[in-house]
Amino acid sequence: MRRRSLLLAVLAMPAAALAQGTSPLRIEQPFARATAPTARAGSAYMTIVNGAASADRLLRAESPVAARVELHTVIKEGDVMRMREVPAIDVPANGKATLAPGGLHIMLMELNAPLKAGDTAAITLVFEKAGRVEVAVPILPLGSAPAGEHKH
Ligand SMILES: [Cu+2]
Repeated sequence: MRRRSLLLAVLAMPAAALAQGTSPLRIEQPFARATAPTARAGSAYMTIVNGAASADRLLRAESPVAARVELHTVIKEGDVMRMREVPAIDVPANGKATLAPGGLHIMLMELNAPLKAGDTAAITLVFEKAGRVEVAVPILPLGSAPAGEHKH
């Protein structure tokens, strides 16, 4: 009874593993930029697409490449653009959250080593409902734009 034992194996899987396979969240075009050798911080960008009928929130992120990871946005104060930490990033139902240069981003603070072009940074996103989502973030050369990114 091959079919039956397969079904039992699925039922025995921990809830978290099941949730991962059926997560309504899709991470599109993740990327980070390479950092200068002296840089202490880097940033990562991506689009979080939510296919569910209920909203979710990105609560925090973790990565082995940095001692501390924060969620940031960019605000304009007078003529100066400043980064500001945000407590969470909303992902609307049947919608998306866009993390892009000049706006929301994942800030990798106190880098363990400079981010090198061609490498991949592992980042774990922690959502209120979807839980932990692992993302392999490609590191692009400094100043480059990934396919599909607008240039101004
Ligand atoms: Cu920042």
